[in-house]
Amino acid sequence: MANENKISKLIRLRESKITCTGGVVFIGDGNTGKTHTALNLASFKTRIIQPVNIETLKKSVNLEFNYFIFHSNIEEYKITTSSQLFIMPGQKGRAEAGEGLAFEDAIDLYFDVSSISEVLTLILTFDLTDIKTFQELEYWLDRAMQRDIVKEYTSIIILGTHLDCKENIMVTDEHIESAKVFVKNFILNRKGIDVSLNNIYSVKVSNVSDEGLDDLKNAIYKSFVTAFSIQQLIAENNNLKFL
Ligand SMILES: Nc1nc2c(ncn2[C@@H]2O[C@H](COP(=O)(O)OP(=O)(O)OP(=O)(O)O)[C@@H](O)[C@H]2O)c(=O)[nH]1
Ligand SMILES: [Mg+2]
Repeated sequence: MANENKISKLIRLRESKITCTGGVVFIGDGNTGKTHTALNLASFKTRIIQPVNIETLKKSVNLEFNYFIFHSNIEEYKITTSSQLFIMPGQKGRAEAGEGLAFEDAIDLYFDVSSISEVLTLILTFDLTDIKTFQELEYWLDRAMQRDIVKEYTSIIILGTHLDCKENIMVTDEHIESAKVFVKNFILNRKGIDVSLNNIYSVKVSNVSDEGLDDLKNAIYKSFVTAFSIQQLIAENNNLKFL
């Protein structure tokens, strides 16, 4: 893979231990649950000492950072993926002076930081109960393409939040399936990058009940395994042992 060198510094293989890291970026309309999903992934609720009223969190006016670590095994190899989460503000354009940062401000300021410039997973976030936030994913993907966030090794997750609001869900599975094809073609036409449909995931979560969060963790993990060609790395390493 041509870009392998670019991210090869983000992975270490020592004996049977593989450790890797990379950027996971959340984009999407304001109020779709980007901050809450990232906090849930990072197990915010269990790490915090004082109970925090999660409802008091306001819309983001900055780039937010978080991380989560996932352990797994492939054959005898212990794999540790450390996902660096970057949550973009959902406010479009630029903020008024003194109002903090909107999307364009944050991207200008932060996107030269290398861990964020190597995005292994781009999470297009929408609210399942608000079809407009789903339709707006085209806008967010467009912005991501303009800023070169999607590379050959980037997987995409189409993430629907508010899964707990079952009776108000407006975005259907058919919508989501066609969005996958739309995303694939959009990236192909714009950048000539042919993302396999296997690397375009759809996940639904509730940040209230935590339903679906494990699916999201798994999709992020799989995107890391693909980006670093970990299966191939293991096969090559196994072969070396016999030389
Ligand atoms: N019922 C329900 N509410 C949710 C869920 N996820 C987020 N919320 C609520 O939706 C609102 C917005 O969530 P945030 O995480 O702040 O949204 P954001 O995408 O970070 O918004 P910006 O920072 O403005 O871009 C909050 O009031 C959350 O409590 C969910 O899965 N279910
Ligand atoms: Mg936020």
